[in-house]
Amino acid sequence: MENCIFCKIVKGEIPCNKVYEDDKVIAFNDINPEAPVHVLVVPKTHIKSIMDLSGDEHQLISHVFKVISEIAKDLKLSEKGFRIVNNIGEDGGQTVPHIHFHILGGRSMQWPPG
Ligand code: IU
Repeated sequence: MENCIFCKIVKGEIPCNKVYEDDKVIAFNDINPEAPVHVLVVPKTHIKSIMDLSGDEHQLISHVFKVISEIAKDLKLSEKGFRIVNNIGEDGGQTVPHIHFHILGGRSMQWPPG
């Protein structure tokens, strides 16, 4: 998608602080971190949200979760725990309409969220 900021990051047109990349996903540090660790895991294909997945793309989400667990291990988050967030649409707080998963860690999380 031409004007999608995450598509531009995927294509290398906008720089990011990358922590992981393979042929299906890229992960980078959030520019506005809400926790000591705040990584975004972004599928390279432009899909707006999980509500827009079709066919094989469900396997992509399984891959995303595998990548998340590997990043969490690398960043030593798995011992104390961490949070995965996927915001969907306006009420869900989604501001970038390209599917992405937040990895938040390095501090204790509150529940329920606001
Ligand atoms: P959200 O779930 O759509 O609200 O999350 C979007 C996130 O993308 C948010 O945490 C932003 O700080 C982050 N972000 C970024 O890391 N780099 C950018 O260029 C832009 C947003 I725009």
